[in-house]
Amino acid sequence: MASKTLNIAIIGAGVVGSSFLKQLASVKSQISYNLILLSTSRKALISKDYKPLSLQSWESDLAKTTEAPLSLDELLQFLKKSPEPVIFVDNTSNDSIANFYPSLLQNGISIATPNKKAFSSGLSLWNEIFNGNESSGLVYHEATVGAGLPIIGPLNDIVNTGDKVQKIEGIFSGSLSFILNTFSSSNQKFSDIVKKAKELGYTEPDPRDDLNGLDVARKVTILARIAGFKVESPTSFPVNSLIPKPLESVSSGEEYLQKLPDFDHEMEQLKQEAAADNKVLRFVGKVDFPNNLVSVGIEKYDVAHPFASLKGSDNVVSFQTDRYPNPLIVQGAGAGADVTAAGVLADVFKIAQRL
Ligand code: NHO
Repeated sequence: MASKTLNIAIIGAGVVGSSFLKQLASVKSQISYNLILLSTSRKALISKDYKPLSLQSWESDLAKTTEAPLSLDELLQFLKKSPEPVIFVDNTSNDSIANFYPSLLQNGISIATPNKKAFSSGLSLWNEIFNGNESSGLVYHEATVGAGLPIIGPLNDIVNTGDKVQKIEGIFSGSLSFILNTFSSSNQKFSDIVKKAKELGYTEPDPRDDLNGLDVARKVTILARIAGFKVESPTSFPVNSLIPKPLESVSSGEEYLQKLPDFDHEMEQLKQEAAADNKVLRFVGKVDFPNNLVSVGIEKYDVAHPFASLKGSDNVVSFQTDRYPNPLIVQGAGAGADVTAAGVLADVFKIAQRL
C-alpha cells in the first residue's frame, strides 16, 4: 500500500516533457504520484475530481481532448483545491510561467523544473522564489544546468555546509561542447561542424541561439547566484559570442549557416594560435570570487587539462573551494531529453521525501 499520495501537475509535453512522462509511468515507489493535470500550449487534460489521469495513454488522450489550457490564475485555483500536496512540473521554457512561480510557492505548491528562465532572469524574481517561509512550496531545478548531472545539488551542499566557493569553471553547453571538441580533434572546417551539430539535433533550430552564449550565460548566472554572487541578469557580465559580428543580424539560421564559411579563417587562426602553445579552444563559463568576475566565452586550455579531453557533447564543471583546493569535478552527458527528464524526476522524488 502507498505510504503517501502526491498530485502531479505537468505543463509541457515536448522533448523533455514526453520523456519525463514515460519515466514517471514506470516509477515503482511507496509513494503514489497521481497525474492530475497535463497541459501544452494548445490543449489540456484536467482531472476535475483530482482522480489520477492515465500515465499510459496520455499521448492519445491529449490528442483526442478539445479542452483548452487553464490560465495561470485558473491553474492556481485548481491546484490550491487539491486534496493532496501538489508538485508542479514545468517542462516549458516559458517566461510567464516562470514569473508565476512565486504565486505557486506562496500557496504551498512545490516546483520541479528544467526551465532556466525563473532562475536566470532578474535578481528580484530569484529573491522572491527563494525568500519564502515555512509554509511555502519547495523548489528544485537540478536540470537547469548540465541536464541530469549532479551540479546544483552538490553546489548547494557546498554552500549550505559553510564552505566558501573560490572559482566555478565549466563547459555548460552540449552543442558548443560538441562543436569545439570536434573542431580541436579534427581537420574539419568550423562551419561544417556547426552544420553537422544542427543535423544531429544538438543545436537549437537557429544555431545562433547556442553560439551567442546566452544559454551558457543563463546557466552561469544560476551557479553564481547559488554560490553567493549577486548577478543582476545573464546580460550583466561579459559574454563573448561565437557569432561573427556581420552574421548577428542576418535574417535566418539558414542564411547564417550559408555565410559562416566566409569566417572559417578566423576560427582556424584562433585554433592554430592555441595549438602553437599546446592548447585547445573551449567555450566556458566562469565565476571567479577573488577577482569578482563572471564571464562567458572562448578560452584556451592546455592539452593536459581535464576540459581538453572532453568527449562528444559532454559537460564538465569544476568547483574550487576552501575545502576543495584541488577542484571537485563533475563530468558527463549534459544534454539530451532522457538525462534532462531524469534530473527533473529525481527532483520530484526529493520534494516527495520532504512533503
Ligand atoms: P519543447 O520540445 O519545445 O517543449 C515545450 C513544451 O512546452 C511543449 O509541449 C509546449 O506546448 C509547452 N508549452 C510552451 N509554452 C507553454 C505555455 N505557455 N503553456 C502550456 N504549455 C506550454 O521543449 P523541450 O526541449 O522539451 O524543453 C523543455 C525545457 O527543458 C526548456 O526549459 C529547456 O530549456 C529545458 N531543457 C531542455 C533540454 C533538451 O534536451 N531539450 C536540455 C536541458 C534543458 O539538456 C538538454 C540540452 O540539450 C541543453 C542544451 N541544448 C545544450 O546544452 O546544448
